[in-house]
Amino acid sequence: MTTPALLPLSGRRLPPLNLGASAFPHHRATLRLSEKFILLLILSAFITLCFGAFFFLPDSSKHKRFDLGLEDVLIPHVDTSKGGKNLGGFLIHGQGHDEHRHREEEERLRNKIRADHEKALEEAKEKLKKSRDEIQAEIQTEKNKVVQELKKKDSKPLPPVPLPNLIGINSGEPADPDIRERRNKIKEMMKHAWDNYRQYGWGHNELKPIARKGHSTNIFGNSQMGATIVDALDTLYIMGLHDEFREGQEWIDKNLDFSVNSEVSVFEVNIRFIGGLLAAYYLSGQEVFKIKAVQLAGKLLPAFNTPTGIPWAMVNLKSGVGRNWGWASAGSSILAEFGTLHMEFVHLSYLTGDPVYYNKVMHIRKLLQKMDRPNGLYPNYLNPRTGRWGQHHTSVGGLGDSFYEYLLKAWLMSDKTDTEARKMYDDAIEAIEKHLIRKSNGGLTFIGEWKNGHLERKMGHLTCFAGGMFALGADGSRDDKAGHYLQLGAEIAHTCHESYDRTTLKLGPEAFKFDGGVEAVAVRQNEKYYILRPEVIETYWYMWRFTHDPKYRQWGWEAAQAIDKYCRVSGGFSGVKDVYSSSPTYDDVQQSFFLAETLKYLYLLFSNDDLLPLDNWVFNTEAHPLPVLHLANTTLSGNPAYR
Ligand code: DMJ
Repeated sequence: MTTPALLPLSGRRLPPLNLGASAFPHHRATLRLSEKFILLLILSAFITLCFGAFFFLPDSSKHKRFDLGLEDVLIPHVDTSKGGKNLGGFLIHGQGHDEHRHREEEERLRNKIRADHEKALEEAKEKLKKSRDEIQAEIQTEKNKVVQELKKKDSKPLPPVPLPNLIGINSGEPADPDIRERRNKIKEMMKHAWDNYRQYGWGHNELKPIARKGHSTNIFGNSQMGATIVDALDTLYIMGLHDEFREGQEWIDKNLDFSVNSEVSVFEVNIRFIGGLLAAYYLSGQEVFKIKAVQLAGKLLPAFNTPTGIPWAMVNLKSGVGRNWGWASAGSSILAEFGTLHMEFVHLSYLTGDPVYYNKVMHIRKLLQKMDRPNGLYPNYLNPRTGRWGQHHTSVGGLGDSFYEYLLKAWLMSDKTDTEARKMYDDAIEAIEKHLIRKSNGGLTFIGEWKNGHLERKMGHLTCFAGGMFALGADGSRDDKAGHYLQLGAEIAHTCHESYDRTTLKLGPEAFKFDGGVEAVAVRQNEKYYILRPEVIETYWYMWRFTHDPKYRQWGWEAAQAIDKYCRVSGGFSGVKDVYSSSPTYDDVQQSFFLAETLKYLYLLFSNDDLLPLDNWVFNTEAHPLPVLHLANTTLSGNPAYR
């Protein structure tokens, strides 16, 4: 059955709509948006019509699954043998009274469908009477409503949290004019790095300062998540670059979206993005950073869905599917990756009141505690399916480094109440000292790597962070060996300084040897590069804070000058491929950690100690400061105000 009044609504019968040139001669442009809207209306009316027509047709036997809630009385496909009665294709169960009730129900439905048609028709006619501007305004209002709804859904209000004491988040201005000048120079370098990224790489993860365009690596998948913006925020803040900070905040507010089909590194996203956002939140108090950090953390959680709860190295932010790096031993996860989530995840539980994050990282810790450790050392590889170690390689550099750092910092961040973490740190450091730390023939203390049953006498630039870690952990060390660990920190700082000083550019190589007559020098060509890494300067800064020995400021200044001389180009800062060559070539990457870490540690080195004092702040492994959670403020299972 058809309704004549509805016929003109079929798209075929109506002349094509062009409300542009013909309906509004003074507006020549075609109204593509309005047309689409009207066509949609027409289409919906047409669908409603078809929907209704179905019920007016005598035989609907094909539409068994059309659920109108009448399935218990209307059963298509007649089976009269069971005493039922075939009525227009429906089997009506029961007699007389039931039949009557059923007819009434049908009638009621038909009336409703008819009324809905008429209403839709009226609305469509009304729309057609409206001017182009009115229609556009309505479309815009509808769009805004949808956007607002989505925003509301995404930014669930988070519970109120008693903020820890935020001491020393600005100033630190040194009285000494020479030191002030050096500090200003570092700030100028930051400006140069930021401005060029702003101009040529904005929104991309990193910058190619020579090609002057965006850059990214596989740790961020194929996403454009503005890694440099997020990583740089807190450095901008403490340097007083507030306009730049606001630009970054605005970009994050409007553009940072984690619903992307992209496979990212859980570790890198945690230390750079979650760490960066949390630090920016604590420093500035701007809620947007906290909300984004929590949204992102939710996207990382599926990575923990493994048989053991040890997370995958990578996760697809959209699908939640995780996997490990193809190069890792026997499908293993990496110690420095799954072991470097604790600080950020404890803060997430604190800020949200949701213990899920805390539980995930504590589960990792418990599992590690139960495992046998060869020589008391933690191997770098752990299989998340079997819960067994992969190859027995141990390193305080790449693949192992920040796991040890986070044990110590978990204890510091908990206001020294997390004694379990401190014990694990002390045990690990004792084993490291016994099996990995040696003195070279020339008297340089170095940290080697345990590989295939023997000690490789090679140290990475990454390992140089350990000098600062030993100094930071000196206070509170087992058997009160504070002096010993401070001394160990100083020796590592000295060795790493030598690795810089023995090059042509006065910049450190990626890895250096203590073997075959070689001391603190890179041997292989592919270990001679410097990619703007922070670890050596990081150790200078910690050593400066704990000793105030002016040599650390001097060494830091040497490194800053070398970076400015050899890595600075007009489009930003670039890594160099060979620190032993007097005419180095560039790698054309301005790493996001250069702004997050290298320049921040340099700035702090030339600031007073009251800027981010270490009694109140703990720096994550990407140099993002997070406040100590003093006992009075919190419990480890989250913000008590919320529970
Ligand atoms: C940074 O992303 C972090 O410091 C990480 O822990 C290891 N190394 C890079 C910079 O070298």
